[in-house]
Amino acid sequence: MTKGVRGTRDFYPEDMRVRNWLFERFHSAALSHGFEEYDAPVLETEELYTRKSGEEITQQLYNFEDKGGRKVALRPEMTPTLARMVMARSGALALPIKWYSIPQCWRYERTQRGRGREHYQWNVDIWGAEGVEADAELISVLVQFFRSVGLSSDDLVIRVSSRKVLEEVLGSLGISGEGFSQTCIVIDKMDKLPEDVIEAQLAELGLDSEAISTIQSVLSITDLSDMGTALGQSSEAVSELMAIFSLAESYGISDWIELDASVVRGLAYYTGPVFEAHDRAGELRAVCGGGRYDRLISTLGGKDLPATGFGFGDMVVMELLQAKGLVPEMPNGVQDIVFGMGPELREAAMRVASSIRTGGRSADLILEDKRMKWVFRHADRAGAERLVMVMPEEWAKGMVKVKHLATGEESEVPFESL
Ligand code: 4JH
Repeated sequence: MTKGVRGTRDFYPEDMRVRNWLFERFHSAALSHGFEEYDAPVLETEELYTRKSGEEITQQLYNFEDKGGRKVALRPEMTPTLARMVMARSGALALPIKWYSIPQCWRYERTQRGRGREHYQWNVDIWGAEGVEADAELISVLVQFFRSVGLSSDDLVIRVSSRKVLEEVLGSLGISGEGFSQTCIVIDKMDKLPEDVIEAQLAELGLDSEAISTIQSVLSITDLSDMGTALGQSSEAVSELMAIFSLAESYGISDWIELDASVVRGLAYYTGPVFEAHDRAGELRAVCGGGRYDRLISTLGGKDLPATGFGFGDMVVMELLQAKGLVPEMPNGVQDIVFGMGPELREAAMRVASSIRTGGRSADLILEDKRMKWVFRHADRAGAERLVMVMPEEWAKGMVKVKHLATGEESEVPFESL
């Protein structure tokens, strides 16, 4: 009975400290840009995710029937939930809205074992702003986060493109609508699956080998002027991307972003700019990804609103931070340890601890008889600032002994003054 559900993680206090450290930086980066936090249940109706584009995320749905026979799913991503929430208040929201959340998201993989089935995914979204200014603002949030954990543009790159690049290319080949999103899903898998598998899947969507090589040559573009040559100067994709790179200049984040037409993202609903962050060494999976999804609401039966956002999982970034030695030591963090010398002083120690806590400091009271050696080791492990010792002679005068653990300096002080 000590095993949890397959693919899930327990967070012991030392893990929780690291998680909170990470999440605090997610919160700060979003709040510093004026985003507001929201949340929703992890359980959703299954129909929120019934899209038919062959996306991995919907193929791996963690779904089941509840006791009332309702088809439900643990959310695999937050965007449909956010869309549902926006739809439910449509008309009542003062647009644009800038919202963020750190939901736990779930997947159920049948094939490979031992891979995680849950993660936390920081989601940052803007609804109701149609210009690339919103997309650039999101990239600024990302960069702010990376800087706040000590990562630089030497460590990471944010690769940017637009779905409109492929939309323009595929449109000229007679593929649009559902066929377009399905093609994007296949192209997203290009560097993960063998070439013949990809070609077979693209052929099924109506692309011949000539079309495939046209796509491949466009996807290899990493230079804006080459893209202008390939797509023509009137290309919306090109002007959109030029605008993003120019805004990044104003934000002072140009060193973080690069054009990479091979970025298309594996979700069906993206319509415009898309981006993902990768470690420069190229050793890890994408750290995060996002993009514009202006037509998601109509697929859920509502009236469309412009929207853009990104999702950022907790696992890959922690691998990167650990590899770079950027995760700080994090002790418990309690400020004071209070110890009554002997059972007769237990109640006195409680009085002292209460007085400290009322005064606004945190205090860990030693609850049982322990040797002095144990108390010192405990205080050291906890990373406490002071050890407050309640001792018979001193207590008789209303005094306690305080040891400052950083300096080793000791003094006797009236207990109310702590
Ligand atoms: C995904 C979705 C839900 C849970 C996990 C991973 Br773990 C795909 N990014």
